Amino acid sequence: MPPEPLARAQFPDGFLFGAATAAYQIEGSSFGGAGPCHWDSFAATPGNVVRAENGARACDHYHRWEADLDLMQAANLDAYRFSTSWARVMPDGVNVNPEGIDFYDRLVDGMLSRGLQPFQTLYHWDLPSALADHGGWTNRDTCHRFADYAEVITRRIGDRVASVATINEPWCVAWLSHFIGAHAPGLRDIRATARAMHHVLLAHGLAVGRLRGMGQPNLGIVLNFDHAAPASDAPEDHAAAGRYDAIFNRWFIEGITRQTYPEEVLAGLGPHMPANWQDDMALIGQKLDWLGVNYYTRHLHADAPGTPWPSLRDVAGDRPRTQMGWEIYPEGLQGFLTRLSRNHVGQMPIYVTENGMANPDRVEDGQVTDAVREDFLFSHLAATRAAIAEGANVKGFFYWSLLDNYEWAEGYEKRFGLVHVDFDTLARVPKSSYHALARALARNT
Ligand code: IFM
Repeated sequence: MPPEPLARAQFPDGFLFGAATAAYQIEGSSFGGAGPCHWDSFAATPGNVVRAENGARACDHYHRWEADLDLMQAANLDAYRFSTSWARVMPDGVNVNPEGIDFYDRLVDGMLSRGLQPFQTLYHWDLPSALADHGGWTNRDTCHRFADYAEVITRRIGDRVASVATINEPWCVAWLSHFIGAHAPGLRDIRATARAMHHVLLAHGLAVGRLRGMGQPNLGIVLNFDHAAPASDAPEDHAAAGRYDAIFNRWFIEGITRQTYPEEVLAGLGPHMPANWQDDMALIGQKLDWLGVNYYTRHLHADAPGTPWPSLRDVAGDRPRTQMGWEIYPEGLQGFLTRLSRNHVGQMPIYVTENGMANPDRVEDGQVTDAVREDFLFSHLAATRAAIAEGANVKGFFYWSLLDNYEWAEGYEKRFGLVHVDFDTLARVPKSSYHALARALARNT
């Protein structure tokens, strides 16, 4: 028998289907009075980003946003996860750019008029350079500036957004950017990492406190999770996978839901943590309304004896890979949704806020056929259904991303979109995955 085609009706009533993007990746940061952010200087430094590409023009969503919203409406989507750019709203991190907030005001109205629920993210990595100059996420003061920004933008659009997430992927903000050095500001320093790992959550807590005080409903955070498996049966490799799991998958959620950090991570970061960090944990652990889960892949880990903490070595797995080189492993999504619901959030709503794959898609005869993405998407939606059947209260799923866009250190080479973007002409061509999803969402039986 052919597999049952995916249909909206297979998900609980009110389940939301959406697409996700982020400001710096699509808008064009050179338009509309946005200030410089740390990604501009990171990209301008040789060796950091493929072809030194940046987000100055990106997909020119700043001027083409109406057509982009039309694409989501035509795909029968219910919601749009977007981010507001700190550097656009407050170019120097402090003073407001009226043109910037006007843009988001129009954008939110545009979503509502098309029946798309606005899911806002406050920070998707565009830290104003003026704040980076003072140490960015290594400086506690940045957390207070973030709460000010959260208040300013919420005063303008908070009456119309369906939900607000504080931070997108704190692991990337802190670990990937300060320990591995692959994202802005490109540091490789354990002391800076410890501070960023804590301050990014403190910023979250301060913003939640500020927005709650204003009566803003439906506050959450978006964490990313990466399935950590041992490379072999050796106990040392099991312990290595455990260390990686604690850094990537436990630090942030345990900080928020248990007001503690995992011992396995404090074993390395402890000596470098900011003074009296324990005093911030109650603020960090304020109750949320929902949790966002971003999930892409798994990694296999081996012990690396003789190397400094965390003494890890990646080992290649045997699953098919995406254009990013990431293994396709939908079981991992089911695993995290059930684990988070059982161990951390109970029946608090969970949204899959990002899931998707990069593929070297090409336009041929005016069309893009990306059957591999259709399989990826439908297998991850099946994993989501399986988690719901196991009791996880998953309320929605956002595909990453609506458009091919600026994939950070990979520049424009890696294509994640449901819609192909020609980065010379900026023409948009919906891919076969876009059409397959639109058909599935129209199918109600
Ligand atoms: O493009 C990114 C996004 O900005 C954050 N989550 C992962 C995506 C794919 O790498």
